Amino acid sequence: MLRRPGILITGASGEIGHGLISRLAQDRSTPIVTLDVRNLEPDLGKMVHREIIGSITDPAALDRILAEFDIDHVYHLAAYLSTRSEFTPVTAHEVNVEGTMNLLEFAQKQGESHGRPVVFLYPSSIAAYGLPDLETKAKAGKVREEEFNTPTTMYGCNKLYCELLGRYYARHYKQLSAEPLSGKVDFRAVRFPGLISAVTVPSGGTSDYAPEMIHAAAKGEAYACFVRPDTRIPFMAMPDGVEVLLKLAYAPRERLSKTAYNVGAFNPSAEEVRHIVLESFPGANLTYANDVKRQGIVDSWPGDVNDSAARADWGWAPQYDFRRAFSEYLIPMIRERYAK
Ligand code: AKB
Repeated sequence: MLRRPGILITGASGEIGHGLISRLAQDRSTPIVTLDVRNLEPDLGKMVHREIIGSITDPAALDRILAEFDIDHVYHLAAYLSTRSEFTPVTAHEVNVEGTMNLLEFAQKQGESHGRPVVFLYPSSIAAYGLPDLETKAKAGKVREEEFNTPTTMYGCNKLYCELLGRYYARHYKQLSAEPLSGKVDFRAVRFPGLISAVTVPSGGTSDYAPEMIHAAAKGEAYACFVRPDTRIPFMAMPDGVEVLLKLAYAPRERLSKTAYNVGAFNPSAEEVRHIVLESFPGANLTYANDVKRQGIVDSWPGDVNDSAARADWGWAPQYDFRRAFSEYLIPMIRERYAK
């Protein structure tokens, strides 16, 4: 029996999955296979060729996909985010590291069986950085990929390690075997900033305060932001996040000088986010109630990133700056969403 061609998306029901499936489905020629522990929303489910309910921690689920599909692109989106991972570090390691390892093995086997490298897109995170204190963070400015690779969270450690695992599969896999086996996995990672979607509300992350503020204001609910007003980290509007994955997926291999790329868009302080939300929802009840521990996590992330390698190697340029993200994407779509 011939296997059917397809692309695989793990964690497809999550925030990035929503946007990615809608974009990929515009090109009906590529069948989409999804793997997630949760069902896709019915509208999304209609856009995919096969929806598999299962976990990335179950190699048998991946073997079934291997037997049936000829996969040449993997978008491995499934992960436990930073806040959630701190409460259950062992499970986070199981999902974020062992799950990724299963997917890398899956991609290796696919590449060996169909003979082409499998392009493996891996969303890493600004959580892969760990700046020691606020003074260093202020002085560091736009952090480069090689700097401050000392994450303080389980999630950040998992992401950084999986970047290295991906590099290992791509370049050095079973380097002592008689036959060359590496090069079957074409691993490409991006260190995403906090992503803000108009369609979904995040859960389990520590950059969640910005999207939570916007969604609460639109729903007319009070919201107490858990970080200080002066807290600054990079953010990105979800359509740009999806664009990042697609641009990197289709960039010529020989142009790629890094395993993991920074990608920037805008980096407002929490107070600047509150302010721009209040411009659209003037009566919104947005206050602050500092959570010192979650604050500590956000303070260890860079205030900005140097994404010059992504710009030079594969033409990265965000479509949405801070103002445009709100005026043309977030506010109109979120208003419409909650008006229904
Ligand atoms: C989180 O807050 O854990 C994520 C991230 C920055 O990767 N949104």
